[in-house]
Amino acid sequence: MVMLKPEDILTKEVLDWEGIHLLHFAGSSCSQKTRIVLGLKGVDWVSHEVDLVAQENYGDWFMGINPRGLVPVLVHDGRVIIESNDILAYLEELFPEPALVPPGRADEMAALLRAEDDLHLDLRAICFRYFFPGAGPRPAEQAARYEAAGSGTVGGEPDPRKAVELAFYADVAANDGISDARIRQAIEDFAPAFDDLEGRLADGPYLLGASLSLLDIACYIYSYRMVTSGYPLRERHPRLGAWFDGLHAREEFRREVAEPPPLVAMREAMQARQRAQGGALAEVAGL
Ligand SMILES: N[C@@H](CCC(=O)N[C@@H](CS)C(=O)NCC(=O)O)C(=O)O
Repeated sequence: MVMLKPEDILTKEVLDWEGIHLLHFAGSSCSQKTRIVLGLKGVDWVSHEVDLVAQENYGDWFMGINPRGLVPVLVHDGRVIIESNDILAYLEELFPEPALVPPGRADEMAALLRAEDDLHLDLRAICFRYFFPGAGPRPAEQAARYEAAGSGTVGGEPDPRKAVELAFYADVAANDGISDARIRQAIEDFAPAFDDLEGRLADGPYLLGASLSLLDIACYIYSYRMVTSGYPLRERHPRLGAWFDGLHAREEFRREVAEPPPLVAMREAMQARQRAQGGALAEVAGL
């Protein structure tokens, strides 16, 4: 569980916050899964929007809360928890109803969510090319600002995660965007995960059997991003496609991924241009 120590936190005001606070962004996949869980559990929480498009996450205030510069962040009575899957586990313990981890399966859930997190940069690469219109290389001074801001420690130790984030954006800059090879790599990385999920649905309506769990919520968000980016989920994994459509029909899920119509229109125009040039996701990945 990544709970920050007071010395990791430079924005000291959060140590005095009472109740449940979520620092998040509407269009962030990790924020969306956290909000779905808060909603399903009926938790009262205070919202702090961190605008990723305006790069508020790289400002001193937010970097002083999460030295990784990433959303979401949960603050509960002055305790600061980062990493969305750790936030989900924390919420599960604090608000056990409705249960979203089947009895006796907490370790298995933790391992499955770690595997989900391992795919996050693959998902981000796909989204930068096919989901977010206009995502691309960032100015060099932004990386420098990110490198310099915040305490640089997590749990009191120098944090290696910042280098991973810097490497992701250095790669985007070096390729002037997301290369075909990076897309193929991402789809290759996703393949065994999708096969595993498809297999799980042979045993019940949800990924861990009879009832909805944190794994369904996390994988719903990934699936939404993949389907919207042009991945043929329903054709390649029919059970997963039907499972996704079932969750997407539920208001508690759908409202968290809803996007402003102008953004949807921009993405559709971008994808139409990509298709016309033979650069759609399915074509690039050879699906
Ligand atoms: N492993 C982290 C990943 C968090 C993450 O990458 N968050 C994205 C939004 S989904 C973000 O804050 N990106 C900001 C950026 O790349 O500048 C978690 O699960 O919380």
